[in-house]
Amino acid sequence: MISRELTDWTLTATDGPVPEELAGVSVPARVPGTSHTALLERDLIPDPYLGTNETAVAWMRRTGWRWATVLDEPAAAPDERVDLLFEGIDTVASLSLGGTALGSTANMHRSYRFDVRSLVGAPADLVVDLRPAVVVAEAEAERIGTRPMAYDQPFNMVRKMACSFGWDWGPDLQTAGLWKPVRVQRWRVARLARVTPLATVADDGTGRVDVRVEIETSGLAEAGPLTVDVAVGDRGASTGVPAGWSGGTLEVAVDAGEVDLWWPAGHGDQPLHPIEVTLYEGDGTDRSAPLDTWSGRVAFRTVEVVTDRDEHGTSFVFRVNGKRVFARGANWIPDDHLLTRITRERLEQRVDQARGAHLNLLRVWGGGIYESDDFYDVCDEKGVMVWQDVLLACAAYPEEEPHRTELEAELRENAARLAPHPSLVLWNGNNENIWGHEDWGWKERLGDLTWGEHYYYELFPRVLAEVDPTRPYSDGSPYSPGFTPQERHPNDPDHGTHHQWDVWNRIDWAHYRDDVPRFASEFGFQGPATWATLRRAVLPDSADVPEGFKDSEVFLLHQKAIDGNGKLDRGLAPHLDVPDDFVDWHWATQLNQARAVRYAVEHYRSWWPRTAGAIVWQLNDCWPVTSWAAVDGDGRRKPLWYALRHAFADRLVTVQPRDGGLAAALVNDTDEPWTGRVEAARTTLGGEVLATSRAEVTVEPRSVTLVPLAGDVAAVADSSREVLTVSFGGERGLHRWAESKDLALDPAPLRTAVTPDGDGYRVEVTATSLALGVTLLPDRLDPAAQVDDQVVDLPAGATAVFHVTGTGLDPEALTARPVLRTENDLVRAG
Ligand code: BMA
Repeated sequence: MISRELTDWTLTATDGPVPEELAGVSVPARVPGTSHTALLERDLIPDPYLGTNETAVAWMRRTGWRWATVLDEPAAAPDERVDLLFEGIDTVASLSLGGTALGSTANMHRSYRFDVRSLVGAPADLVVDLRPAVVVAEAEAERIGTRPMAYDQPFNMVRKMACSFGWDWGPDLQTAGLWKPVRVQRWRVARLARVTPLATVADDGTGRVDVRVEIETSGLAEAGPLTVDVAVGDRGASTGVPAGWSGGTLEVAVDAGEVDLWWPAGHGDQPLHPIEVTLYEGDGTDRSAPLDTWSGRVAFRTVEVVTDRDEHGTSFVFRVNGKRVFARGANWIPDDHLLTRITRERLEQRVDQARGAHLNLLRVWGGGIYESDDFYDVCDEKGVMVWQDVLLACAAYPEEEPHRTELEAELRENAARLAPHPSLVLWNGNNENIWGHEDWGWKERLGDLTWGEHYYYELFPRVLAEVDPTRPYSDGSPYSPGFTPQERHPNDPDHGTHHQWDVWNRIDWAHYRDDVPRFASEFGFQGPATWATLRRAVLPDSADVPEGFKDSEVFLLHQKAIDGNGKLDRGLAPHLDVPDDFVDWHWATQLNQARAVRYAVEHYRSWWPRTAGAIVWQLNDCWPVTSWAAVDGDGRRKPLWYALRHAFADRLVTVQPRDGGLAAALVNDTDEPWTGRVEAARTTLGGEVLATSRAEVTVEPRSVTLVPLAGDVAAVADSSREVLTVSFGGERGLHRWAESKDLALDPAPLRTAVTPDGDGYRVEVTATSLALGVTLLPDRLDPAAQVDDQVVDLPAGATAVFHVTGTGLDPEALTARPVLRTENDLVRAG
């Protein structure tokens, strides 16, 4: 096969709103690309991520676009096929070549192939006309009946990334374009239409790769025999293909002794084996000129989700290679709303950040995309498990045609594409649609209209059982396994997966402890982006932040949640007074985000194995915005990221309420026992010891030991002036009996020393009195500066050493407001 990428195109607005200077203008445009990236690259639109530019480019949503190039291909030989392969079209398109219609498309989540052999031989215009997806979706809603959804525009009526139309963390841009490569492919006789390797490990430890191969024959030559070779590492299989064969399975077996298992990070290594599939003409005597090849990687591991009934309800536990694994996870959204800008390098950086926060799972959420092969490759290499939603989120979806056929086609294609990846551990039917149908007033509004249940309970499990039977499937997130939504509420914390959104929307984060969910697949709290990101995207150029900035048009355009700032303030108020000053408010709300989520994670982990996973909403952002993300839209880590790193550490000491009293929960998520002495001390904030207790403890591998803290050590005398510190094996947990705003915290509890050190500075910080949330924000001095830790709580007398990378930073500025911050400096002097 000869394959050539078509990268040079032109873009022209064809109808709908167009500013005068663009009307009739054809702009050179790179593919992969979209309307937005093409115009942005030529400075023809302002950067929609900056200031209020999102509004300035809103016209683009209802514009029709033409992508065009000249296809200059030699004529096809009599037995030669010439195909055009569009790997991804965003979204509603009609295509033509030299004036002849090729077909139309309406699904960005699948690829399209057109046989153009009869149309090549002379230069011809290849034209892709894109209609605005929202206009098509509105017409479709009109045609088949509008369905409930979480946002204003009918994203449920067209197979375009749901968050294209805006989300509570995302802009509403609605790109249109060729978002994946376009290729001309010339081939003879036959090609590999689809290769799906399914690696399994049997109970006796032997491994097997079933390589499913689908072949398309050209239909132009006399059908003769073919040969398919498969090589997995240095093992192989070969099969002769009789004429007329369109597909089958080749098996490669691996002896038990040679199966090296793939493990999630923290549980073992990630051995990956190259796999190559080659198609030859004839009976295999001549292997010099393959017709087609396919290559990838596979690995050996098993994965199940254990959904057993027990005394607490119904479990939801990942079991990898027979071993139960606590999922330390984060939800993943597309890393850039302008998808074609997401590079492998950027994905690698983001997955490294996930690993850096001690995560072992990412959930690819249903309002985004099936991610690129790069994403799953990186996760394979780094041992990050991937939970993949089918792309349906927060809406009732029509089951009428063509929707049903489109969904089935996209799932078949993507399930086969992702099947080689050991990181993929779960297919999940949708995000919140079963819950929404049950709870959000959809039933009444739907009447007799379809809403998607056929997909979740019938179509998806059937297609997946056929295409990839090696992965577990869950109906939706949240759901209660084994029950109908009528029997058990889909979001019942005692059964299966649970989304905790009452915190954030309605109630204080202290209420995270009200439930012990079996698996927390969404929970989270908002906080603003880092200062340097705000500075680049939303803050005015002046050094000072203008009065009322928080309520300004630009700041609110980058805060998409309903009453987002109100929820931030109400979420802060029980813990700290809400600052008027924007600089303090920014720090306080970032800190509160970190506190809230850390509180939840420590609670969930303390309940292992009853709670078997915590997937925080959300790891990343797709542009600069106030959101639930731990890493902001410019890739900078927010205080939440550091809080996750503390809360998800392999070994954790946390003080939790149990049986009416307090207990130290010692969480050991490693394969080694954790032995030592638990030392608890009740002290004044200044460090005077009031009571102590000790106990010798061994925490078994992958388990939690609860050490009751009783008697004097837990008997607080003055809740505003005392703190409980628990140390074990080098880790520390703090408990206070009062909210920060009611603690008599010293407003200036730190002694600091800065010394130059390697590529930056060593900042040593010693607490003279209890210092909470000690954080350096070096991006205040230099947008490139970074620090290795944040949100550190220090009892009186304790020292922390921070490493700041960066050059030319003023040492004095490094240890002063607004760079060095604490929770103390948000509390009025006690
Ligand atoms: C859940 C998610 C997203 C949303 C998040 C925050 O519903 O599934 O739809 O962004 O909450 O509101």
